[in-house]
Amino acid sequence: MSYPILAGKTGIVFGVANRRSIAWGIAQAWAEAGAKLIFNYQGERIKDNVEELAATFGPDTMLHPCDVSSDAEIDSFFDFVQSKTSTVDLLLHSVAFAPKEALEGRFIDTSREAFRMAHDISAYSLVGVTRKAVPLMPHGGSIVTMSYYGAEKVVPHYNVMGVAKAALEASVRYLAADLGRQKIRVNAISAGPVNTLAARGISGFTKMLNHYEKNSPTGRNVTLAELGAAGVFLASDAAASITGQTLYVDGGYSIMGMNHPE
Ligand code: NAD
Ligand code: 0WE
Repeated sequence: MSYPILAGKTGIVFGVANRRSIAWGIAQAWAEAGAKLIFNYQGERIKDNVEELAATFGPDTMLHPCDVSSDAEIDSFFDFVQSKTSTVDLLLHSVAFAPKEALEGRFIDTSREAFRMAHDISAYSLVGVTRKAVPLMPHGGSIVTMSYYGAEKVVPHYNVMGVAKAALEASVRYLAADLGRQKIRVNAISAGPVNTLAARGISGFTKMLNHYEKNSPTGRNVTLAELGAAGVFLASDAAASITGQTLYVDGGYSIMGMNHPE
């Protein structure tokens, strides 16, 4: 058998809630490629879920709570990481949140507080966790975050999340510029819609999946395994000269200039 592409690497995974999470798809692919992983979980409510999933990689798979809206929890998470390993090679950031009401009406009605929360949790948190990860990456590393097409084009009801994803993608570029000489790369994967917990809170999501199926060059929706494979690529030395980018893993949906009529 050939040497697994991420053998000997240690990765941090932010954003597993359950087995449908994009973070879980990428974590499985990273583990399959030989990486050892450390997971966060957002709060006690989902601890058991994440514990059970993490345990599929062995009973001693590490996890620790971290709500990314708290600097104190980010600090305590990285204290935990440092107590378990001297270096880290990979970091996945797969976290987003906006108050539900902000994803329903018109963008113009976004409250100051909803705007603040969406940007804090969905964009600033990448900067916060990256700053803490860098000292643990003395030999370089790869940081991957998750974005969506609503960052660059108006997608009905995506609203303030689209603005926060634009900030996230710009943060990827600025972080990549800061960290390139330290051999740390930072990229985003812009995924087509996936039926996750975060997506199921959205009214009309099934319609959106059908729309993508009909209008994507591939004629189908993206799978967790395909997002995992893209995550492995960006994490690996095959992507050594790729940094600051947004890689579309959306069946080609975003290249189309016109939708299927009706
Ligand atoms: P998910 O609900 O499985 O994952 C979202 C995660 O964010 C959860 O694990 C949740 O615990 C975490 N989170 C939210 N607020 C947090 C906080 N304050 N502190 C720590 N963690 C917090 O849903 P998902 O669809 O897998 O979302 C993961 C990422 O993928 C998000 O960035 C999302 O924007 C992005 N994305 C999703 C889709 C889609 O269609 N599902 C498409 C493109 C991009
Ligand atoms: O990034 C996302 C969704 C992120 C998300 C989801 C929720 C639902 C529950 C952020 N915050 C919340 N808050 C909640 O209370 N996606 C890319 C999936 C998504 O969400 C949409 C989409 C797509 C695609 C919302 C409207 C339109 C399209």
